[in-house]
Amino acid sequence: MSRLIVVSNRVPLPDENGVPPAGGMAIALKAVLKKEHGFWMGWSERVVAEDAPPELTPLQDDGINYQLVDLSQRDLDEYYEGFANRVLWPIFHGRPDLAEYSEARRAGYHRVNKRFAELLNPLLRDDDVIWVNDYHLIPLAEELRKLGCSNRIGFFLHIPWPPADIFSTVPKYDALLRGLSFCNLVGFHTDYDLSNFLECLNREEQGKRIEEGFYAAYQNEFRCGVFPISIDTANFESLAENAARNERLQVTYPRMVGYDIAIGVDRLDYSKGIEKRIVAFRDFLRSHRERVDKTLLLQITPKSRASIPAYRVVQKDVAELVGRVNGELGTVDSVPVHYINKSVGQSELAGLYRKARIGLVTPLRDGMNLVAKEYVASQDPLDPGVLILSRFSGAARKLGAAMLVNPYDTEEMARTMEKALVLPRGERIDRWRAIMTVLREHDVHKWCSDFLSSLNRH
Ligand code: ADQ
Repeated sequence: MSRLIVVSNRVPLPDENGVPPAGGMAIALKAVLKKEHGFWMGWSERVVAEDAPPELTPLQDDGINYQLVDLSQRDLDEYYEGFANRVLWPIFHGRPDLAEYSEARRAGYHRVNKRFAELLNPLLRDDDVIWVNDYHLIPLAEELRKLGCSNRIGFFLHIPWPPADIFSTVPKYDALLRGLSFCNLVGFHTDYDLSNFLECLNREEQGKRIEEGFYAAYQNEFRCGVFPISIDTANFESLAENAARNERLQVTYPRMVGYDIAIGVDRLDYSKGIEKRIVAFRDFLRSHRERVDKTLLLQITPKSRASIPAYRVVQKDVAELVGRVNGELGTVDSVPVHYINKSVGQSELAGLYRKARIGLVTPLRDGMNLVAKEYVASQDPLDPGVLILSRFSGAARKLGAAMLVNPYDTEEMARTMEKALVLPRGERIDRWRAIMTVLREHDVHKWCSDFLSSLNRH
């Protein structure tokens, strides 16, 4: 029987408190792995000496087999934090001005990919199917092929693929395009990402469409496709329905009773548009003074990648902005922006989404954005809140029934907040139903099975 081998930088093992990660992708892939008896390979989160011999540590958890790779501090600095998060992440999100390229980082990125390949290859059986996830591991397929691996390899990119002019600001970008051409299937969230990728191939005069969905480049032939990721919709609906029993929510929510809540939930990342969102909320309150003391923005934002300078800047800027807005518009007994740098459990999160009249999902650029989908799936069907969604998120492509905004236009966002709060219940229900039809048809399990059946197709 063929096995599924999933490879990603991080693996979905429980945290130090034994809490398993909540992400839908982990849930869906774990379900498939349990059925197909494969394993999940990724970083062990252990940092070892540079001269430690490379090896894999097997581990079993919750019926899933893992194969874990240790990395040295230098590996992390160059591969993970360096090339992946300081070069690829900003450029793929349209911010080449924030990229901090160095040749050492690029070399470290390729070195770690080569090591992943060398450790994985001896474990492979002939009919194993390999699913590589995300921008950390773009060269992995090519490294595996160099070692003689002829297994099916699929690659899925969780972040946007940028337009060709922006992509070509990555020094030696050609190696990334060539690397992907060694896959059997390359998947993206949206047709826009796919067309950007194909344009990049064409610019190199490498790309040629052979037939629908099939391309040739760098002497390789491979399939490309669009697979919009989603959430475990049914699970989120039931979490939200039952959230009233959540103990944390029973403590936190009573303090917000009587307020119209707008909720934002994002990692603290410059791509998420948090500052512009807070400015828009401030402007909305400034022009609707009657709403001060009655409306609050609950912004739940765990810190992320804090050792990277661009992230420290956004942390500082957001914290200062929140202080200024609360200073200006707060009163002795009310604070307009509740800003929290912590993670929240999934059941409490679903309950908070359900209590919020507005879901504010306004990234400047986002591959998909699962928060948008979680917010809608958590609503009370008889009295749902309204999703305000950035046009520049992958999610906007299928969720046209949300109130779509330009996240750079803070005045438009402020006006949309007021519109959302006065939207008649009938229209809120219509919009909610339209989005739920999409989310029920396209949940994360469908994402997973669509990708795998395309990968297994000849
Ligand atoms: P992210 O950039 O992390 O993912 P997103 O899709 O919104 O963005 O997923 C974040 C997840 O973390 C959501 O499930 C959310 O509930 C959870 N989360 C965020 N803040 C939290 C908090 N404070 N407490 C608890 N949970 C929190 C990348 C890409 C996205 C793409 C996904 C999946 O950047 O565009 O949608 O991968 O492909």
